[in-house]
Amino acid sequence: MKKVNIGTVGYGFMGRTHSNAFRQAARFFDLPCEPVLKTICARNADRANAFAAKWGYQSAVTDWREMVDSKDIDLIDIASPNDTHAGIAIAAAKAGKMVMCEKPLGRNARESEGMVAAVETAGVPNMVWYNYRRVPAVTLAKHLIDDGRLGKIFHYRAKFLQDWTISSDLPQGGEGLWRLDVNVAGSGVTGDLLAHTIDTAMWLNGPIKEVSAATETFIKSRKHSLTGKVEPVGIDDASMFLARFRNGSLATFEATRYARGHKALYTFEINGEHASIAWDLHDLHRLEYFDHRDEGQLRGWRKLHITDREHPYMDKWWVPGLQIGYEHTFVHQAADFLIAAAAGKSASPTFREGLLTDDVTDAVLESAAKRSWVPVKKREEA
Ligand code: SOE
Repeated sequence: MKKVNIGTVGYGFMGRTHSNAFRQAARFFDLPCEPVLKTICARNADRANAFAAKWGYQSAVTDWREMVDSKDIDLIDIASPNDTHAGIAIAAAKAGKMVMCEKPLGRNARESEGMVAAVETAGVPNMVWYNYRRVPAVTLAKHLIDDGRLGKIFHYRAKFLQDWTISSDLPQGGEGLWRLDVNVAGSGVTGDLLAHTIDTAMWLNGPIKEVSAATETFIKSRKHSLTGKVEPVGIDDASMFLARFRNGSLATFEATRYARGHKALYTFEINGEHASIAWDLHDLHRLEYFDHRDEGQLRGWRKLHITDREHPYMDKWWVPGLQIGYEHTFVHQAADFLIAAAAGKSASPTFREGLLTDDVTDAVLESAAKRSWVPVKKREEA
C-alpha cells in the first residue's frame, strides 16, 4: 500500500488532535494508503523529541522548512498558531506537498487568498480542519437538509460560548494564550469560534449574503507574555451578528469567551417550512428533529441518538448505542482527506471553502467597526 508521509507543524492542542486522527483513521477506516507519522516540527527541540516519542513520529525538527524541502514528506499538516498558516501552506504547496491546515485558514481573507492561489496553482489536495462538520449528528443534519426534509429554510440560529478569558490577570500572547494576541490570531472569537459556526452554517444552508454585527473587547489591556509589558488588547472578546443567507433565510450568530459556566457550548437550530433541527456540542451524539407532518397525537421533538449503523460514520466504530466523541470528528476528517487525496482530490472544506468563511468573518469585523450592514464578498464558489 502506498505510504503518505506526514509532516506535522505544531504539538499543542491541535497537534495532538491531528496526530491522533491520522493514527486512528488507519485503524478504523479502510484507507487506500498508509498514513505515516514521519516528522513533527516545533520550536522547542526537547519537547518536539518528546512529542515524537509519545506519538510515534520518526523524527523531530525545529524548522518547518526542513520538512517542506524534504523529499520524504508528502503531506504538510499545519497545527500551529494562525500567524504561521500562510507562510507554511504557500511554501508547502509550491514544493508540491499536499496541505492540511487548522482553522481559520488565514488571519483574514487577504492572507487566505494567497493560500488558495498556492494550492490551486500547484494542484495539490488540500483541506481546512473545520472538524464539527464531521460530528455524525451534524453530518446527518446535512443529509436531512439536502434530502429536502426541512423544505424551505426560514431561520438559522447558532452560538458558541466559552468562559476561559474572563480573568483580567490572564496574559495575552505566548503558548496557549496566542489566541488573545491579535497579531498572531488575526481576531478574537470572530475568527476562532464564529468561524466554526459559519463554516457549518454555510455547509448546511448555503452562502451568507450580508451581515450586521457588534463586537466588544471587555478587557482593554493585558500583560503580554512575551514582552512582559501591559499592552492594548486587539481581539474581540464577544461577537454577535445578524445575517441574511442567499436563500432568503435569516440568522443570528453569537460567540463569546465571557459566558460564565459555558466551556464549549456550540449549538445551532434550523427552522424549515416542514421540520426543524437542533444540535448541541455538549450532547454531540444527539440530533433533535421536529416534523410537522408526523401524526398529530404523536407529533413532537424527537431526540435521535446518532449511534446506529445507518448513521454517518458510525459503522466504522463500536456497536449501535455506544457513542463517540470530539476526537472522532478529526479521525473522520483525516480519513476523508486521505481517501480523497489518494484519488488526487481535495476534501471539503477545501482552502477555497475556508476562504469563504474568512470572507464572512472579515465582513463581521467590518460591520461591527462601521455599525452598519456589510455585504459578504461574492466569489466563484468552491
Ligand atoms: C478555543 O478555545 C478553541 O480551542 C478553538 O480554538 C477550537 O477551534 C474549538 O473547537 C474549541 O475552542
